[in-house]
Amino acid sequence: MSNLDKQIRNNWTVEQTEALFALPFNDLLFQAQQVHRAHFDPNRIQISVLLSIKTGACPEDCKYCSQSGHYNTNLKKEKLMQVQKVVEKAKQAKASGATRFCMAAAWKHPPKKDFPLVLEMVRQIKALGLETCVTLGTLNEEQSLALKEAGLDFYNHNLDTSPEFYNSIITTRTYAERLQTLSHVRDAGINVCAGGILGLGESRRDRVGLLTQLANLPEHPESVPINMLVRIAGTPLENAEDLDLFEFIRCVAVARIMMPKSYVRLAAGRTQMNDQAQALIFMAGANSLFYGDTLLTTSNPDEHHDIQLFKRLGIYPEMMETSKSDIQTEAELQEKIQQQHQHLFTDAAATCSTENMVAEQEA
Ligand code: SAM
Ligand code: DTB
Ligand code: SF4
Repeated sequence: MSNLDKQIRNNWTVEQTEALFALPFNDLLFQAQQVHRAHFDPNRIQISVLLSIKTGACPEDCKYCSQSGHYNTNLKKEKLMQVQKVVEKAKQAKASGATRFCMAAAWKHPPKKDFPLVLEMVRQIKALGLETCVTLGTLNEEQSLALKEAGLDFYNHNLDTSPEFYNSIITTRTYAERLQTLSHVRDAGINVCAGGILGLGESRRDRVGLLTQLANLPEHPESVPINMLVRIAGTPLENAEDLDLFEFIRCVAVARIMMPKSYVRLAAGRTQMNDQAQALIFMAGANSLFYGDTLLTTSNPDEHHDIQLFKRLGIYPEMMETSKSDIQTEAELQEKIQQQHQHLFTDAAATCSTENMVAEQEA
């Protein structure tokens, strides 16, 4: 076992996680950067695009959510989108430079009549050469295997917060059910995307509890989204107090240290953060984000603004992994970068990373 692999642990104690949170800010960020650099290119970011394929009227009562049928949030409810419309959106996402397309549905679990349509979406989007991710609520073993068979790469299902605080936020789905879904997903051979949400009024101890749970799963989730609450009028959390951004950054840094090989995603809440805060979050080890001006029902930073931010920071988007058999020549790669230029991504990619990407493809 290499030294780096020894850092992968699934036996964190609450006290150890608390000790990381308690480090002086600079020491914590330095440690997180070291871990990050040992496993990732520190200037490369994975880009996902989100789409709500079935919006609103959700039977769950998550107190933060615009889509819960329990609260009056003035959201337009929609049935499952047509397969072709979803595929069109995925094509646009690919053209904009995304490597992963994430489809979310406001369900307790996938309904029988709609599930085959979601499988078809996964098949067609996978065939476009994009990574696929869905989040459909609770899954059983059979559904997980069917999604794997259709070509699903990632399933997103968050633990959201600590087991102790969870019941103050959600009463219609248990923590144990969430863990069970994650276990079905893992057993089916699908990559796990599981994280949480901060700013719900939870304590430091709850943030510690969330990260300890995630890091002590039998295998670390490949992807760990950290969401900052987007306050939604009409939900019980519409007036939740602001969380200190330094605490959010700490949480990202601790996630990076505890789950060294996972992609840590700066997920919802970026419109409430300035560029400098986001830069610190990347410094703390976040290496994935949602791109595009809409998340599911709320807004995300304008695409052009993100491109400019990447450019200012020398960050470039991750390209799809290419197998040895289809390594692109430098000319082909240049052409691809040139195409991306027309779709905004490029500025950042061409200025900062052409050499890096070529080197990677040739390696
Ligand atoms: N309905 C599915 C589920 O809950 O598993 C998938 C979609 S749900 C929107 C996915 C995650 O988004 C939630 O677990 C939560 O962490 C995050 N989220 C939802 N609403 C949010 C909000 N208003 N602000 C920040 N994050 C939010
Ligand atoms: C995740 O952890 N965050 C995304 C994704 N998984 C599905 C959702 C964020 C939703 C933000 C609120 C909204 O736009 O409705
Ligand atoms: Fe439904 Fe997901 Fe929103 Fe909870 S977070 S109310 S499960 S859409």
